[in-house]
Amino acid sequence: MKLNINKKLKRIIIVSYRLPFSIIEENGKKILRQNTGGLVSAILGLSSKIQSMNSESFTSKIQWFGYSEHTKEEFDSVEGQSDSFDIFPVNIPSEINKNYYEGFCNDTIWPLFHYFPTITEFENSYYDDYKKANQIFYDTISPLILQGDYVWVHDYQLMLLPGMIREKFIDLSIGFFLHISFPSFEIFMLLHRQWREEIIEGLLGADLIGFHTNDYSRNFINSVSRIRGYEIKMHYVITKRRIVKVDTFPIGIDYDKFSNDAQSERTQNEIKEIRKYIPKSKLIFSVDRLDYTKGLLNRLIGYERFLEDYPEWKEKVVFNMVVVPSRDSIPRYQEMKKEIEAAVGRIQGKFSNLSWKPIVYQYKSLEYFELLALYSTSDVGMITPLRDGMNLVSKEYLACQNSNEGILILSEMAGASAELGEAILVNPNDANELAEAIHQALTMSPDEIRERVSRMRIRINKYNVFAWAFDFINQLTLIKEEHTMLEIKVMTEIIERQIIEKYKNSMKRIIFLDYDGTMVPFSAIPENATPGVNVLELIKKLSGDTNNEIVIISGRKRIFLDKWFSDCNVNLVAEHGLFMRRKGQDWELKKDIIIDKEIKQNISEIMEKYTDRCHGSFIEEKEAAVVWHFRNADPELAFVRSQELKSELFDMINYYSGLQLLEGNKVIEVKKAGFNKGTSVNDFIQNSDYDFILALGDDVTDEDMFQVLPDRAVSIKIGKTQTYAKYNIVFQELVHNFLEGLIKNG
Ligand code: GDG
Repeated sequence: MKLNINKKLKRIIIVSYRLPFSIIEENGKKILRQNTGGLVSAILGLSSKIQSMNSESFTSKIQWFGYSEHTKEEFDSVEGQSDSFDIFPVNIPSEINKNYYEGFCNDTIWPLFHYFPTITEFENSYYDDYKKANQIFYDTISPLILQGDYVWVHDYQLMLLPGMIREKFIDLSIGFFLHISFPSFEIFMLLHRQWREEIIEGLLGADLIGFHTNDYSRNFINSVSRIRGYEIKMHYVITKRRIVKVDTFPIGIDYDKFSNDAQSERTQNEIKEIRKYIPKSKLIFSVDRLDYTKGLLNRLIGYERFLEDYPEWKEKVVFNMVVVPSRDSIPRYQEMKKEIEAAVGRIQGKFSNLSWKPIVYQYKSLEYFELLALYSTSDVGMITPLRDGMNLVSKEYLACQNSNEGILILSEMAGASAELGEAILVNPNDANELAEAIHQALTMSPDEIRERVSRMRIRINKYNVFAWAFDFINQLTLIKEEHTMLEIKVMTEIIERQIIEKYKNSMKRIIFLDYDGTMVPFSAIPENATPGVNVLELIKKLSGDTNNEIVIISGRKRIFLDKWFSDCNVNLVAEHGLFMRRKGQDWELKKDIIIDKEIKQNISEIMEKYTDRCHGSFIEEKEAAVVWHFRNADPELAFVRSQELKSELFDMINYYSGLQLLEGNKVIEVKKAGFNKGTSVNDFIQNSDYDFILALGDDVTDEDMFQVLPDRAVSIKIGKTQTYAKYNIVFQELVHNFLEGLIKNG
């Protein structure tokens, strides 16, 4: 799809299920009301930051697409328009929206990603409508996309959208942020095969994918590599055509707003009101939406255990548990609410007396200043979800501790725990640990609390919600530059056509073909990587053209190449240039290249130590080299072992001069120095008048050949790493198509 028009200023487009505004009726008049929530303040902050920077790159008004029943005209016609946002409602028919939002989002992804597989629904119709809804988002957005836009898609409701946009807008900058946790591979793979593959591909449509914590990023990368097999380089995923960055952006809060508003008169008045009822007791506070992820029942059981284990706190402590109504028309939520209320009743019954009740339970939503008052005046914030992407309440609680007097008990299952290590971290499933944590919190010295809290406050003040949004957008803008740095010159159709044209117009050609990783994929056992009928056919066709001179140039032993290519009318180079056999002639062998038997033995002995310590690795002895293969070993362990082996081999090479260490694709090889694939290539092309030279190779050892080729040669690296070659063919499977293309047009 063509991008609409060129614009100087770039726009930021936010796409999320919820819009930042709702249309409400007030005094018989429809007006726009701004919704609260972290994301709205983050994007508002981003917009004002852009304005204050007088940015020459971005427009300050942000386009926001989200689900609504209202039309664009309705949004535009009501009072209360915002200077910061242009609102674009996405209308989804209610029958689709039900399966999409309540079904796939709330009953499949939400429980599964929060590690509740047993209550996860796996309904095909839910997924079908999830796809349809993502498509409706796409259909609404795509006509309005302009060149240079930055599209930032949010959360689990829209995981297919980046892929849908990418299919049509190849160069657009697209970011995606997941607000909930991304589970481990074992959990993620419970999704039906088609769903999980499409979700991964959908997400990989983005240039930058953000998560709250490093653990979630790692889980995602692991799923990508296991499910799609893409190569991972640090935090980059190398897909067929693109590089996707995966990074960690722990969302923050509007720290100043919480901290300042907590000191406001309105909050102070609310505090006085609260303290009228609990004047002397220590106050523990929690607030969460009614949800099974929040660990509400576990928290109550932990508090009950505390009252049992530490009876000295009787009449001296009150736990104010606020549960915000949510989805309570659904049986599971009704059930949960009943269980919570039963537990509250049991605890009250067990411990209360006429003048004291250990729990104040409220099932309601709090006014903003009431919330701030409770944050500020409570001695302990007890936030113990069983799983939570980040958990903003914990950060808001800390922001309101202006005198650093209230301590936080925080679940280690909340994303926030990665940043808030000075909190009292607990396993929310362990009632004893919760009980102890409450006791520790209530008895902690004011100095220690101050020390711990002030450290955390500094951190969350610094990386606040504005820093978070700015950081994400900033990184998204830098991605294109990073791509250039990591640049690989992917062979495009246009380049391919140019090469074919050159090939067609030439009369005397030479083609160097590496074998493993170029003509055939790698195999766990090298001997199994045999050419197969297709490869042999292809080589025969190429060498059948009288204008072509074909050289199979490999690290393989002579015996292997002889076995497979002796009737192919090709030249052969074995063991990286140690042996050469021109068409119809015998092998040429340089006498001085053979490694002394004793030295070979020493090299093998060193390698054996590493073979024993790295299961799956093995040694191959060639005529003139010894090779340690680690393709079949655990990649992480093999990496460590290969580094150790290299350093030991370097010492030995220094001792016996004339040896060379060669690092190939999952191999470390010791051979005699002084020749390589480059020297063989020179033997072929020196003093010759080829008018078309082509070389294909995937390995580090092929770089020697790329380096010696004259400028007019076409050199192609198979794979995605940087290279001396002119172009990259990213996947080995594509090599055959490319060569077929030459044959067809030659
Ligand atoms: C997703 C992820 C991640 C709550 N009760 C009341 C009230 N709140 C406000 C809090 C806080 C927010 O709601 C809840 O914070 P969460 O962190 O749970 O945010 P969600 O958007 O629900 O959840 C979560 C988050 O996205 C951000 O990426 O942290 O893990 O699930 O801001 O203050 N506000 C008022 N009255 C209440 O009764 N006024």
